[in-house]
Amino acid sequence: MAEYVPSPSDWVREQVELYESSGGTKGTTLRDTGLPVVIVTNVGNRTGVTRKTPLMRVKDGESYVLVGSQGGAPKDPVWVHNLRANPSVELRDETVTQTMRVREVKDPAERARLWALAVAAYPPYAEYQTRTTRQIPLFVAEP
Ligand code: F42
Repeated sequence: MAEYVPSPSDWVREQVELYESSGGTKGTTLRDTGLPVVIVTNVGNRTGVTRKTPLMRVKDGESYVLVGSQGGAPKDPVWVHNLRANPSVELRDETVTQTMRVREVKDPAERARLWALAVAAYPPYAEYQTRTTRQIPLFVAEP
């Protein structure tokens, strides 16, 4: 695998380090919320380096929904561009790591269903959507 380049954001980088160095037994939740987080490992579409992004765990059967919320920031997070360009990822959910393929959710009915799942798993997503005019992108990661 290509060189791993950690996130420039301290709290994100530290979460990835603790999660991975503990084999998925520590650092697996979002700060004070206690809600579960997964780690998505993928390739940077311009640099080709390995990127690791913690995201909230939103499950739909065997699949996972990845939510490009970035706190309702005006722009999509950079990892969204990476996944659009290269849909092959490794997804770590605590101690289990799987190779998965992601696809962006375009169908409005499917999106509505998955958005409801996302908000149920992590209620602040609803408020994040009200902070931005962009539609928050959703991806499904499938085995
Ligand atoms: N972010 C979310 O969007 N949704 C979540 O559910 C979420 C949950 C979460 C839980 C725990 C936690 O610790 C963090 C969480 N985050 C969540 C934050 C998330 O992990 C990301 O930090 C955040 O979404 C921002 O992602 P980003 O990809 O925009 O990160 C920036 C800061 C970043 O790391 N940029 C790097 C950099 O060096 O600037 C990487 C840049 C990159 O990938 N470059 C590409 C390349 O080729 O390497 C080129 C991409 C291009 O086309 O420009």
